[in-house]
Formats: sequence, C-alpha cells, structure tokens
Amino acid sequence: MKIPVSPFPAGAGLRRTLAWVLGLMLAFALVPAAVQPSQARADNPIVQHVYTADPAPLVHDGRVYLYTGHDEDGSTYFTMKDWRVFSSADMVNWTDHGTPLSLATFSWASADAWAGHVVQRNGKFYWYVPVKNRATGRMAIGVAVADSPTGPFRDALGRPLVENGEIDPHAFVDDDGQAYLYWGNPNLWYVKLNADMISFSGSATKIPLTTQGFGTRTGNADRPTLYEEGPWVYKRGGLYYLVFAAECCSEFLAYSTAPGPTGPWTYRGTVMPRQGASFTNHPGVIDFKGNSYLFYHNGALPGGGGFTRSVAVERFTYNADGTIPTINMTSAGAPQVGTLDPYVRQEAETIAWGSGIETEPASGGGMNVGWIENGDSIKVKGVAFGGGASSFSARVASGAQGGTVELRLGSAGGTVAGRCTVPGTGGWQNWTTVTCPVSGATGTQDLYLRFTGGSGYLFNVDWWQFAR
Ligand code: FUB
Repeated sequence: MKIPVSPFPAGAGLRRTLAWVLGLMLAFALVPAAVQPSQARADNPIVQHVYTADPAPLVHDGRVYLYTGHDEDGSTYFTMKDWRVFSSADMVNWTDHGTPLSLATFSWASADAWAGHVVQRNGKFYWYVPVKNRATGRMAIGVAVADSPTGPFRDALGRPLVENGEIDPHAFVDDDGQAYLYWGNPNLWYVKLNADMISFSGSATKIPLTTQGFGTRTGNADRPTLYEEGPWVYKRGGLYYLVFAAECCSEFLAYSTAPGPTGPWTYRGTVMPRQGASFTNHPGVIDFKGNSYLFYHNGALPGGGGFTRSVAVERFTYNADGTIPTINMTSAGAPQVGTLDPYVRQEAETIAWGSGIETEPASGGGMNVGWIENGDSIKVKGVAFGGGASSFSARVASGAQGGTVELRLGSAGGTVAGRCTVPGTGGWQNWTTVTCPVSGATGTQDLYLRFTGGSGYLFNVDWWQFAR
C-alpha cells in the first residue's frame, strides 16, 4: 500500500541518507578530476533499500536465493520481525522477493526473527529459524516449509522443532542422505534430522568446544574457544567445513574442518577479520557457476551499525590445499557472472544499486518499486544491449501526476538513451504500460533508470523491457 508523502514510511530514514550520499557523490562529480576520489565500483552491500542481516544463500535452478533477516530502521537492538528473500542469476543484480516469512507465520513465536537457514529437499524448501517461544520465553528453533524458494512458507509443525534457548540453526544434508541440524550460542549442538526434515532422531548432541577444534579465546573462562554463533557446515572434496562467527564482540569469521559431519573438528583460522562497523558477523558459503562466494554482513550502509546491518558478498578461491584464504570486505563486491538480458521482461525490483527507492508487494503478484521521488535511481549492471535497442516499455502506476523515467547509460548522470513519460493513472496500483523510443543503447553497459518529476512521490514501476 502507498503511504502519503508524510509521515515518511519505514525506510525513509535510510532513503533520505542514501539521497544525501548520492548528492555528495554528484558534488564530487563536479570537482576537478585531480581531486576526485578513485572511482570505486560500489555494488556491496547487496541491498540498499532495507537493512538486511544474517545471510543464508541457496543455489537452486541457476539462481542464488539469498535469505536474510531484517533489521528495522533506527534499531537499537535485534528487534527483528521478519525475513526477506532476494535472488540473482549474476551475483550483482538482485531481485527482491519480499517477505515470505515473519514472526506471524509461527503462532507460538513472540519475538526475535533471528538468523535462519534454508535447504531444499523432497522438492520442498525448509526454512529453519530461531524465534522466541511465547510460552517459555526461551529461544527455540522453528521450521517453515514451501513448495517454491520464494514461498509462501507455512509453519511445518505448529510448535518448535527443538528448543534449548540457543539460536542460529543451519541444516546440512550429507551425500549419504543423512541430514543434520546444527545450532547454538554459547554451545554448539546438532541433531540428526529425519528424511522428512521436520523431525529428528535421538537427542541433541553437544559438539565439544575444544581449543583444538575451535581456537583459543583469552580472557573469558566461561568461553575458552573462539566459537560464538552462526554455524555454516558444508562438504568440499571429502572435507567437512564449519564456518562460524567467532569471539563476540566484535566478531570475526573463522572456520574448522573435520573428516565427518560431527567432527572431530580442527581449528583452521580466520576467514574474514573484524571489519565493517557491525559487532556481529554471520557467514554463508556457496559455490555458484564455478566460483566460490562468502556472504556476510556489516554496517556499511548510511545509518548502518550493529543493529542496522547489511548483507554483502565476496568471491574467493580456495587455496590449493583446500584452506580458505583470508577474505576482506569490499565495497565492490563480487564480479558479475554473465550479463542481463534487456529484451526479456525484467522486474523493476531487480537492482544492482538503488538510490532513494523502496519496494512493496504489487497487486498482480511479486513486488514493485515505489516511493520514487525526483532524482531517485536504479542501477542495473551489465545490460547486454548488443546491436542496439529501439524502444523501452515499462509497467507503471501513479496515484499522483506521474513523471519521467530517464534511461541513462554508464552512470546516473550518463548519456540519456531515452525518456519515457509516466502519466497519472488514478492509483498507485492502477497499472498501465508506457513505451518510448531509445537510441544509443548498444553493447553491454550499466543502465540507470533515473526518475524525475515534481515534488512528492511520483509513480511506481512493476517491470520493464527493451525491444531491439
Ligand atoms: O541477527 C540476530 C543475531 O545476530 C543472529 O542470530 C546472530 O547470528 C547475530 O548475527
């Protein structure tokens, strides 16, 4: 639903600060080249229109699905109420799939939508999450299930799967079909999940937190090892890896390896040093299209910090002996894998970098971009125009006077390849398609949809597509 210009909707603080940063960048663009900072390719953090935390990436059907927590704007604690899903085929343009899971999904949960993890099995997607059990007041692990990676997810049990006051579940299905659920802070636990993924055999087992297995923490007699929280388990080349958040506060990312899924674990060292203006960090490791990636979170967005975090990603290469190199946070992020095809319909909420915009559920399903004001923009990276585009169409709606979509190449102030006028349509979800001629859009370039118009919110965009 569209909210009037004032009061600002949730996210407005973040949007305004981003607009300020954009203004600062434009100001830099006006000063002589000699004093300009070197042009950084900033595509990290992955999502700019909402704070995200606790990444859990899943590779499925040629895309990476990224499940995250959601830090509220201006938050001063982990007051988290829902989880978000994004997906990408190229690691830089991420599609917002909205909020298919929230505390309300679990009738027995009262608070704390913290770090979860999704696995696929039996043609279904299982999302394990820690939440506070209203009845006991303790943290418990719930499991939601869906037929699609973007939901809708429903509570699979109507009660906790397991509860011992600890957090951060992670599921791992071994090659022999045996699945495990790991979780814990301050301890590290596992249970053997049954094939249905929503029940388990035996009881929870505590993994011994030895300094040999998890490194040495000094100055805390109660917690002699580095293990803190956020276990992420996977198998590579016959070796089992357990990447985790180490030694709060502030946390760094570290890892251990073992010959089997339950150990014995050997501490291997740092994955990502302490960096990035958030006192927590949280790992997610995948391979996708021949490359390896580390997802993590930091406080790098404007207004960011320990309770206003953002998920980011780096590409990395394992050392020849299978060890993980030290990976640093960057604002560039992972390189694009392939290009984006502008001649098929693209969701407006597929974004490499958004300035000023937000997203919301669209009346016809999926999401649309909204809360657009004069000067806001969306960067879509690596758009393969090839021999040239002749026209641009977009599905738009406006409960105000509309405005203009400028198609700019290379930067938000780059060459204008076309201008599409958006009329008022009598409602923010009253959709119409506008089309305009395009010239000069050839080869592979970053596309900026820059929005202009009067004051207040201008219009919404559901999708767009070029014609050759
Ligand atoms: O996001 C809330 C908590 O912060 C998570 O459960 C932990 O992993 C830490 O990132």
